[in-house]
Formats: sequence, C-alpha cells, structure tokens
Amino acid sequence: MAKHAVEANFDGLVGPTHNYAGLSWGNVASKSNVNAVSNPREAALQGLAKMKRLSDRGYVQGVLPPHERPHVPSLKALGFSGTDAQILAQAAKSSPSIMAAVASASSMWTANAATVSPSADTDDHRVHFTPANLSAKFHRSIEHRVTGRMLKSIFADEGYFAHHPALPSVSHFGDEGAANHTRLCGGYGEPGVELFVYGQIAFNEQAPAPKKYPARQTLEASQAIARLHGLKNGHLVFAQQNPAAIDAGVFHNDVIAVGNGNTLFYHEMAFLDEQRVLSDIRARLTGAELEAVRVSSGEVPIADAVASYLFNSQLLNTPDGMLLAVPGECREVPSVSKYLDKLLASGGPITAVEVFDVKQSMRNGGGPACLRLRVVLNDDELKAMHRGVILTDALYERLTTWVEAHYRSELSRDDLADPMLLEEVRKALDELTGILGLGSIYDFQM
Ligand code: SUG
Repeated sequence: MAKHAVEANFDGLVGPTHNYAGLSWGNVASKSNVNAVSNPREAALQGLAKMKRLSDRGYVQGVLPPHERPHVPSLKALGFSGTDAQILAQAAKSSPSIMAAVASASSMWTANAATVSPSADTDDHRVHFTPANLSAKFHRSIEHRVTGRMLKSIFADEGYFAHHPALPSVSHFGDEGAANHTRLCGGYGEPGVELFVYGQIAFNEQAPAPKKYPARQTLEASQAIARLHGLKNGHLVFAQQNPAAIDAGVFHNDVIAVGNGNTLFYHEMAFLDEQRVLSDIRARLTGAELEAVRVSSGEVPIADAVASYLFNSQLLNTPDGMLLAVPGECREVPSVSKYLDKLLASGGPITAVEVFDVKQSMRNGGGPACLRLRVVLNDDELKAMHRGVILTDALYERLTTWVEAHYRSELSRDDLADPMLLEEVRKALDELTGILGLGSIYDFQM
C-alpha cells in the first residue's frame, strides 16, 4: 500500500558573493546583466521571504546552505599558488573570467543540485540522490562535491537514503539535475513516472541538436541516473527537448515546463516530439489521468516565456487544486499576464497564481523553480532526515539576522578578489553550519 508522503522543497540560500558575471552562454538573463552591480543581501532576503511564505502555507520547506566562494581550492588546482590573498590577486589579474567563475554564488539554484528519485519509484525503496556534475559550465562544475557532502549530511540514514557520486564530468554525460527531471504521479507516495528531458544525444552526432546555444543535458546522462537510481521501465520516460527552444534561450527544461502530481504545464515548443511524450506518460501513469496544460506560441510567444520565466514557477498542491508560484516578471509581460488571467478562469487544475519577488536571482536566469530542489519523502523518511534545515519561524528569524550581519548590499566584479570578502564568507559560513547543525561540510572546515 502507498505510504503517505509529501513534497519537501529545499531552497538554496543565496550566498554572500551573489553577482552578475555573465558566465552562462545560452542563458539570456545572465548575459544581458553582465557587470551589473548586485545586492547579495537583498537576494538572500528575497529567497528567505519566498521560503517563509511557502512554509507559512504549510509546505515542508528546507534550506540548503551556500557554497564557499571564492573557491580557493579550485584556483590552486589551476596552478595559482601562495597565500589565499596572493592567489586571489594573481587570478584576478591574469584570468578575471576564472576568478569570476570561482566566486559565483550559482549553488543557490538548487534545482540543478541533484536528481532525486523518491522511494516509491526505486528498486530498493530508498530515496536516491545524484548530485549533478553541471559539466557544461566551469563555474557550476565545481559545485557537486560539496553538494554531495551537504545531501549526505542531511539525508544520512542509509536505511532510507542512497547517495551516488556525480557522473563523469565530461560533455558526454553532461547532467543538470532536477532542472531536466519532472515526476508525475497520482499521489506523492504512489509510484510515479519520472520524465527525464535531454538536450542532445552525445554518442549520435546525426541526432537533432541546437545550433546556437549548448545543450547541457545528454540522454546518456539521464539514462545513467535512471540506472543508478534503480528505476524500472514502467516508471521512465526520456524526452528530447526541442532544439529550437534551446536556441531561443531555454537552457534547462524547467524554463519551459513544470509538472506536479498528474499535471504537466508546458509550452508547445518544449519537446521535440510532444505527442510521444504525452502518450508515453499516459501509458505509465497509474492512479490518475494526465492533465496536460499546453500553452501555445499564439498565447505566449517563446521569447515572452523566456523573458517572464512563466514556466519556472512552482506548481504546488493546495486543498482546492494547484497553486502556480510565479516570478513577478510574469505580471510585467503583457501576453503572460493575460494568459495567467485566462488560466485562472479556465477551471483547469491550476486554481491559483501568486507572485514572488526573486528579482536578484532572475537577473541571472533563476526563477522560483530554479531556487528549489524537490524531495518527496514519506513520513518515516521525513522523520529520519536531519531536521535542522527545515524552516521554522525561529530558523527564519535566525537566518534573516545572519544575512543582515554578514552580507554586503553591493557587489561588483572588482570586489570578487577582495581578500576581506573571502574572510567574511568563511566567517559567515562557519556560523551557518552551526545554526543548521550540519557539521563540517566546507573545504575550509576540513
Ligand atoms: O546555470 N545562472 C544559472 C541559472 C540556473 C537556473 N536554473 C534552472 N533553470 N534550474 C545557470 O545558467 C549565471 C551566473 C552569472 O552569470 O554570474 C548562472 O550561473
């Protein structure tokens, strides 16, 4: 019999080095805001406010801490040497792009942290985690080791949780985690269908692929994760992302589709073979009929979907239906705002729309859905995990005070190599692991 389960959302707490460095070719917002001055304090407070609102609504809300940035061990591995201050100065002088990459706060987008398969789907009935290698971008490829440590520390009980290392970090196995993975199901505790969306087939040069921007996820990576997680065929659908969408700035599937329960909300340009995707899901979904909420290009042109991040919304169960938690930009793009009004009047599965302000993150191409990693947990698993990262009123207050004490309100590219910034970050993170009860997870703590 299916066990009672919930979807817990783990948001990445925005780190003290949040900045706009234009590091992500193919991500339109990242490129268009390059060198803008960021406000890390505001970014972290916006993220915390989002978490608090959802936690107040009764959703299980967790926090994943930021990574240590600038990451001096990555600079050492690239041949920079001396004291930390000398290493930062050398890197800033000779390789400003490398310096910016190791200072990025990109771990905030925890939809890319890992792929997670709930125990109701896996062979051994444990929850499986694989940190994403994020090999498409250097600044993100340095996240997975620490992400793995965090996940192991939070989900430590091997009786319930299984952890795999990231896939080999080469383009053939490029893996972007849950941003390209959606689960559809009747109830969270029932076996579901895991939809893996890939941008290209690495070992088949003839297969369709984008022409302008890179495809970050490969079929081979998605298949490897499915094998590692012990997912049977009956639970699996692999679908190719439409290369034209990637070339229009849809660098992850979660910029053009989001699923929850039996509902898939997507743009008509999301998949290369839309009808096959729908019929494959329908053939496997048990305990519910698929509700496909399709948005046409006539209603929302793809450029507007990318500009507003309509599909990078969180789709959440409510007592009366489903809530779409959208970024504020959705009400600023006329076609999208009009569409949302129509959606609400349609009597479909999505019954509420609420706006969340995550502008600081949005300017780097990260909407509400990018900022969270979904982990479906049954009651026993929820009890077994480390509870210190679950947001309560007290933890929210504590984290807000912590941000206000440690974060700068302005950061530009020239500040990234400031040795004082590194010191501030380490002091703040050391305190944070204490607040969250996580033990030593950072390189500087080892
Ligand atoms: O990987 N932006 C991130 C945004 C990730 C969004 N995640 C999801 N869609 N799930 C990326 O492109 C920009 C950093 C900079 O340019 O400074 C950046 O890494």
